[in-house]
Amino acid sequence: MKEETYPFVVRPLPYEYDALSPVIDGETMHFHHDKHYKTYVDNLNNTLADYPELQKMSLKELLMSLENLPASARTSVRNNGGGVHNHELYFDAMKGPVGQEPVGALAEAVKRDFGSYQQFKEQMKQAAVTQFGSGWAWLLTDAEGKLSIQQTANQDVPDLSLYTPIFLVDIWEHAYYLQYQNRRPDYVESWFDLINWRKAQKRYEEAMA
Ligand code: MN3
Repeated sequence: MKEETYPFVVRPLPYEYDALSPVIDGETMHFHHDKHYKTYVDNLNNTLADYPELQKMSLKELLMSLENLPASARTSVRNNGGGVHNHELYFDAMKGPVGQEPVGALAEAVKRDFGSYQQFKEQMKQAAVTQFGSGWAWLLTDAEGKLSIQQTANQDVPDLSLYTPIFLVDIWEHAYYLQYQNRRPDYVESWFDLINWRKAQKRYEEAMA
């Protein structure tokens, strides 16, 4: 992800709004990208407008420095900065449902660290389905290339000093409610078909470089 700084801009989707259909329809993507994600960008910019010293920091730097931020900015940066960071990766890490499979070194690592693709999928699904309330489930790598799965609440991020996110699934209801209503497990099961494994592999290589 490029190291952008204030003012943060709404990044266009790297595909058409209905490109993820039928797994995620165009209406859901319009609301999710144009309303929810944009609101996080706007709120983050509004907060940072009052803090010139924070305007030079990248999003990752801000999220890794929450403890050191002015108390009056901390909660907004945590929630809105996290919202920007998480949605940009979520949107970027998907593509149309064409039944992709893990490739390259990442495919090897999935096998090594989870036993099989199927076991990876079960664990990732478990993390997504059991996260209470709103949040995210993540596939992460450490600097040595060891993979792990985590869940975070709200717009929180994993410890970015230790882990590089490979991809993540949004389990806020706004990500799926129009189509799936309360059936989060069905949404998560279908989301696996959207994983852009080529981009994931690229992120994995970069994290170890
Ligand atoms: Mn969302």
